[in-house]
Amino acid sequence: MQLKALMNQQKVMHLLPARWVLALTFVAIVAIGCGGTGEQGSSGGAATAHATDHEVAPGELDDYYGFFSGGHSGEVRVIGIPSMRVLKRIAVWNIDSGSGWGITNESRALLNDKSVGDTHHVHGSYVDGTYDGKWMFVNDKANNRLARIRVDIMEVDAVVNVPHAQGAHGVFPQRAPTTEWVILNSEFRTPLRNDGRGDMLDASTYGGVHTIIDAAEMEIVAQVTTPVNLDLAATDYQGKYSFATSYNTEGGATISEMLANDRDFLVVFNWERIKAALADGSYKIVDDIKMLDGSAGTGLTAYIPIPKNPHGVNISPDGNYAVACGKVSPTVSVIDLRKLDDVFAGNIEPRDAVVAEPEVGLGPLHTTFDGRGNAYTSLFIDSQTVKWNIDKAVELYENPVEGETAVVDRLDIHYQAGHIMASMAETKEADGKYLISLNKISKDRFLNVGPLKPENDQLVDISGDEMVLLKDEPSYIEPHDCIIVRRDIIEPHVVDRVDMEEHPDFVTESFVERDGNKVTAHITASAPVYGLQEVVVNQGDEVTFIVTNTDEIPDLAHGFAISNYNVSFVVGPFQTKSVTITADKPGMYWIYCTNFCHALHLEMRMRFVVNPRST
Ligand code: K7E
Ligand code: CUA
Ligand code: CA
Repeated sequence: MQLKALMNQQKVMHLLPARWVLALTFVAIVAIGCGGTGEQGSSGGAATAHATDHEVAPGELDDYYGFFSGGHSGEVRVIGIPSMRVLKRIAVWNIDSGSGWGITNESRALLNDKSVGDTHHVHGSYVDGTYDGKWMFVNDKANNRLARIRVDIMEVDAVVNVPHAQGAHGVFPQRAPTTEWVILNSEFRTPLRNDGRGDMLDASTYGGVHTIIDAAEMEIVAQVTTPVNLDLAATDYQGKYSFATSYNTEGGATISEMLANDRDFLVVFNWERIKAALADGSYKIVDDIKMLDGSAGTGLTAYIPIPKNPHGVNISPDGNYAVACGKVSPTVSVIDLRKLDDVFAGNIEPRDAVVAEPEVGLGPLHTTFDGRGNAYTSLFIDSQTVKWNIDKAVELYENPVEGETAVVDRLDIHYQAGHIMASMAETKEADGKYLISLNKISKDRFLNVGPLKPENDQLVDISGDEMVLLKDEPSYIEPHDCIIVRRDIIEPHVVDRVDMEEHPDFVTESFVERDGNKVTAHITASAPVYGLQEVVVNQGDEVTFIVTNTDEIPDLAHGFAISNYNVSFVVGPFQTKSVTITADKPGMYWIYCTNFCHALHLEMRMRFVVNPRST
């Protein structure tokens, strides 16, 4: 397997300039785990002095909420910044008996009975270019879904399944005037109607899909198809355009095919034209979805050539520039968004919108901003954060000066950075205080815990001219991305209790009802007792337990586990959750509270009696 990977890599090498051969070989060595990680000097000394300024003492609260995607763990993590304390793990695509996610009827209905997912990008809803503290949106690259998290209770409340898409990857909400749309890119080209018809191995028939989702309804508005793949996503600050990087302009199905061209694309989607096309009916309906053709020449899109297999695209907080990272080019491409109207009007060529292309280092993946005109790009291969000035880059692109560069500072990170994110950087209120480098490899930075080591999320102070490393924080596989949101934006929205009547079947009085072989037990939970002492059913009955936590105390949760029946969930204050099981094992089974709620918590239990089927 490893040999084969290396051989493929070798094949690719023939197609690349010598510098990239070196770089990619390095990636290959790291990827197959037979080499070092490009260890470089550390900034440890300077960091320690600084770190104390950023300590959050016991009892003190953080200044920012970090929302981190959890990768293939399927969850979203809420982390206080700068302390880096993990405050909450929000189950999204995973099963979590800490909350009962994936176990209760309510969550299983949202999850469509799927139990895995792959979160890469979490982004908040916006009003006028900054977060409104209402929702978070997160993708599932594995099962091609988008989830919405309610910020007030920090739980998922809606999921939309996205057809015609695989590798649902880049996601970004509309930033202005408010988040009406969320866009989701499919990274993998597929047959657009993927139902087995045609020659499925003929990659020339495949396409990518830019899915537009209504944020409030969590329904698909339309899908714009492209001949190329669509990877990372962004929206502008005006509600006019959305963006996708495309690394497979070649339409290839193998790595070497996907690396053939020197330039791929930043694809721009024109919302005004998309809305017009939807209004005048220039779409096909495929499986109940409105599908628009976004090929070049349709007017809905612009394809801006940029080098090479680009990855991240991020918009500067002033709304003027899109910055796309070259990945296998040492450059980032700066696109002036004020030129896009001219591109769509046909007044200038798409490539003319590129106003800078500074060389920043090897393996640029993602870029973030400090709101003071500087950009920070993660370099996967160089294991660095590089800080560069946007205006300077534009100036030097126009008038190159020998020996001058837009780069202002470099910081070694440990090691192999993927995403990078500064505080409030995806809003017009970017404040340039903290930056987190989400590094894929921690290697020697923590106690060794075996072959599968944690990743390393490093906190960096970017308030001064030079970047200062403050903290290493191990993280479980594998947050890709995060956003860092000011506390005052989130905190006022977070509630202590939920409205009991939000669940249609909330319970205030406990009782059991039977309808044929269907039994429903309505149960209150109030420390330290359930509202029923026993539920007696017959073998084969379908039994639904509906549990409402009726305790008046904030932060007092009750659990509900049924011995030997694979059920365990937690009901938060004033919440109602339910589960349906088949009583297939005769016997007496204790139902007990799993969450320490009272001095008599251990006594908080009831009996579930299943009479054997009469013969
Ligand atoms: Cu670069 Cu999925 Cu955002 Cu990972 S992606 S790093
Ligand atoms: Cu209720 Cu423990
Ligand atoms: Ca390519």
